[in-house]
Amino acid sequence: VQGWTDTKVRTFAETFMFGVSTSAYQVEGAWNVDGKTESIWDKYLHDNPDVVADGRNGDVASDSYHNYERDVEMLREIGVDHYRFSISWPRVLPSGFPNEINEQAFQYYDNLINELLTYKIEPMVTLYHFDLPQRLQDLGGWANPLSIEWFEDYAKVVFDRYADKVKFWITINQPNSICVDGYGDKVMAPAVDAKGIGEYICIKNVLLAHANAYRLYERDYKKKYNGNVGIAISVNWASPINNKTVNAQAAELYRAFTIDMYVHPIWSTYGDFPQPVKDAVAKKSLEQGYPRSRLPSFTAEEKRLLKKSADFLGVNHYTTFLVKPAKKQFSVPSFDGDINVEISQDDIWTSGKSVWLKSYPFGLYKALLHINQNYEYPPIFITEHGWSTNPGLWDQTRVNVLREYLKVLLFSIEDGAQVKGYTVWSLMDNVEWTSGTSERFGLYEVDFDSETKNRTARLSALAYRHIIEERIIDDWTPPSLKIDVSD
Ligand code: PNW
Repeated sequence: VQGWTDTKVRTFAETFMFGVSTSAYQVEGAWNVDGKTESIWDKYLHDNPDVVADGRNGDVASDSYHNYERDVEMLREIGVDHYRFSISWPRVLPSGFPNEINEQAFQYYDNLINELLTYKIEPMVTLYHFDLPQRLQDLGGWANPLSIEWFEDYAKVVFDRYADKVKFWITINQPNSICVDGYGDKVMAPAVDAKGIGEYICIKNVLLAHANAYRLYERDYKKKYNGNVGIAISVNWASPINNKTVNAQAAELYRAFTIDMYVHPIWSTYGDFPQPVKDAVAKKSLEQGYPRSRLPSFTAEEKRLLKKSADFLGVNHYTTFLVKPAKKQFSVPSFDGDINVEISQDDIWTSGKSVWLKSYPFGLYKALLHINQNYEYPPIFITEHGWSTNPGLWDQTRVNVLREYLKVLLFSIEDGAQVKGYTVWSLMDNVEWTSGTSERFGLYEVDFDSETKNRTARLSALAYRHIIEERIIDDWTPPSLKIDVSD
């Protein structure tokens, strides 16, 4: 990182937690096995096979449903402190409701969690990572305010079962993907595409669902089990394309819509959605002939419920965008029109396989600084950071990118960021939503053509193992690509 050229050796504390992550739809497969019903992603990709880049959906994926022992073996090979995975709601509650609890499905999570605990790997459980039961979508999904209760009821079943074993909980992963991409657009399931309307209704309900689940844990489990409950938010960085004031203002508004929209209601002293977002949507809505803002408001009671409803902020950080005001006018209401900016990335930044993914490590520092300055140094867990490539074991670029970002993370911590842990996305190759398996995020390569979805360590798995062991970032290269749990 520019300017940081001293030779001081910085180390990660022994208590700092290093881990890796996955999500249910992306790795489990077994989409209709043992009583599991359809999720919105099953339905979306079954009904629209053409939207998947390489045609590979999550029906089988990495088949982790049948491979949990191998998965934990890989975690032991890397030597992680924690494993972040998600529970599939339609697998454990096939009707969407707790009237019927799928014991066979829970057996899988019992096995996985017990295996993790046997090897002293801390389970970090995400309750919701994009895979709503389709039956609940048929009732409106996250656009129905009753979804707040549905989620609480589901959370209670899972807390009851695992509160004694799981100390790190994430209620919901990336509300922006769920809502902006799934309700205000059609790039993610359930592809409601109700632009300028659906995303805001969804965001309100998803945030309240999170808060309700947090309060449930706080009230009925916290004293006895002393676990931590957070939410994972997409916190990419956004810089003005250059120093002109208009660009700086555009970048600020873009951050308000993409980051603060979710962080502010929970971590600010005032609560509620950020004022610039409320103002922008209200103004546009009136101009467009709506009698009220398309952004629904929170009642005083809802604001109170949301404030401080997290023990830590889960940060999913991948990349940085460059922002300037939009040239084009948006004729129909939309989230993009409300922000009214144009985003790009710098061509000189190293590119990942995903079109949106470029490496700009300093962006992580800026993102964490933004959180600290605005929200008074909350406890943070990096719940996702990763890099996509083509298939292949020799992933030197992923190694370089992880190292660069981890160096910047050390600077951020030195400057006061309260970061307790870091999690690589992902343990293994998996179904990258509509990109299928055309973008590989894994420290382990998965051979999707093999019957048993064989997993093989990449260079990055060994490099990460070395980082976890030594707690420093250096230029170590392994003598070979072999890895063994016994040494
Ligand atoms: C996340 N961006 O999505 C999700 O949580 C994972 O399920 C997913 O597999 C992973 O990151 C890789 O995509 C993101 O545009 C989607 O910056 C888009 C962005 C970041 C994360």
